[in-house]
Amino acid sequence: MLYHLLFPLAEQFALFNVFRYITFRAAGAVVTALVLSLLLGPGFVRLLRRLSVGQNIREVGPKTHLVKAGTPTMGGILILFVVVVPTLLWARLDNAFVWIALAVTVGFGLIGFADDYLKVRRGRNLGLSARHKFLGQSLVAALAAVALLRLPLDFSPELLNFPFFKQLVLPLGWLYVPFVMFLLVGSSNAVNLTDGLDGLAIGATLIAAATYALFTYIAGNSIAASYLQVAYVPGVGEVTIFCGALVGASLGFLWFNCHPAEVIMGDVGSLALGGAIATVAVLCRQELLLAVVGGLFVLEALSVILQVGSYKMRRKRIFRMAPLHHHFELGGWAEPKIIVRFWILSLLFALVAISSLKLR
Ligand code: 57M
Repeated sequence: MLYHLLFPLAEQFALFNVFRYITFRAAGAVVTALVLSLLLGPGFVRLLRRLSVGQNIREVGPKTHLVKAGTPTMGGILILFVVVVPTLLWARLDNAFVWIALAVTVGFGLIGFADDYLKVRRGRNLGLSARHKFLGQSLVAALAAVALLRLPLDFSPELLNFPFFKQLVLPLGWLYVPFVMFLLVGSSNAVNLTDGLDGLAIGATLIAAATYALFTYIAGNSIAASYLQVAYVPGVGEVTIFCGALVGASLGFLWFNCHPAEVIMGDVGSLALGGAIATVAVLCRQELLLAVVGGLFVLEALSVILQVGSYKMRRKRIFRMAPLHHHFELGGWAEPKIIVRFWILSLLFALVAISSLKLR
């Protein structure tokens, strides 16, 4: 919005020329999201507490989690607010990619909200049924894929690029829609599974969003894209501002969610963030890189798949408990140690992903 209000005045006030630059507006989005979180956070946590929106804790889990009972949950509402408002403030509103990113984030957030709301109201860990959640997520993801295919673009989104193999392109045709659904729904659920320790999911989201900020910026810049031989996606540079808002919102939420957490994001946060990151990956046409950028989320989800598979087939567990962070908790690692070590892993995954820019 600021772009549309202030950039036209650049002829009178040369200073307003800065609004042309994506880097300036992305930095503005980071700072706005962070400052808004810090300003609104304390009041919001008090409000959640007053409304008794407290976390329910599973009895079968690590006993160390029982002290968390009653910690305000649904902090993801604040995350959504401080992603949406700074994006609307700093991004160009005539950019369809930005609207797709916002729509998926809010759409997944609403599904998470319904889940959390039911859990809190019923006072138990029983939210939306897995089937309803999955149907809702699939619908939002399918709409996003169809919207992308119908946009008047200079390129064909269904041509899949490969990281590290820059000459390789795979035309997906109509399979593009289920592919995007798989990415968005998978990522949303993987972040959801990761969100089981204070600050774990939000820290890893921060790293993934910052990494994709770099990729959206490069993909949207014809010179940088051609120099680094990545797919040029005209207009996707604006999504860097959305990524900036995600980074600021993650930092701001981490302020309150770091151990011992004053607030927990709930599904309204985790489903939305997972959907947001995957949408950005799709928009900048670095879909397969998502498995690397979100490597930690993939490991957490894989641990559940392996554990459930192994238990069903052999009646034996592979991990002490899945998702993976519980394995280490039950192994005696202190919660902050697991969190920080998992962040380090996330950072490593991000660096590998960034190295794909130069390696081929
Ligand atoms: C999300 N939710 C957290 C909070 C958060 C198939 C199975 C593996 C599914 C999995 C599952 O249900 N995952 C869904 C996990 C929960 O956090 C809430 O959920 C939101 C995210 N969706 O925002 O609202 C608990 O996590 C802790 N927490 C923190 N700090 C935070 O900042 O401490 C969350 C955020 C919170 C709090 O304790 O209550 C969760 O873990 O439930 N199920 C599981 O993860 C369960 N695993 C399991 O049963 N494993 C089995 C099989 C089925 C694979 C096995 O290994 O044999 C474990 N969940 C818990 N305890 N809590 C079991 C033990």
